[in-house]
Amino acid sequence: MISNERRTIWPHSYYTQFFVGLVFLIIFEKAMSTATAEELLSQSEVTNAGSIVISMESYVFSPSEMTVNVGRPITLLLDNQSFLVPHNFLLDDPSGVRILEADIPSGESQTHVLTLAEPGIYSFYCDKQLLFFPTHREEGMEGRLIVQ
Ligand SMILES: [Cu+2]
Repeated sequence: MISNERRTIWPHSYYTQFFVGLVFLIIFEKAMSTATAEELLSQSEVTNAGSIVISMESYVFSPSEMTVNVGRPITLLLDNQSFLVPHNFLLDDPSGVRILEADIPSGESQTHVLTLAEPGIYSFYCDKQLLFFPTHREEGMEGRLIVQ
């Protein structure tokens, strides 16, 4: 008798805790996103240095626009500064073909060396998504790399 009661009550309590935890995480992520997005929106940078640090936060790349030289190797340091949120860096060439796909867990960074042989506008974005919320790209996490 007693063990039957426990069997029905315990799973209910577990799912409630899980759900409350999930709601907390969603609210936390949403709350953190507003301040940073406003601070860092539409930053632009022109570089000839051959090396670019791109900071990733919820939901913005900083800088979100940069100009680089055609045919010259560039080093991208992708730095995910989010506390909890994983991001990715997807880069498409001017004809829309994916040329780089990098997953960066929260708090980590990665380095990628690229040589962009074709001039034009390359777009980059993050397509991560939490549950039913819009993708990070739809939240504003996108930018462009101008190759000339
Ligand atoms: Cu993202």
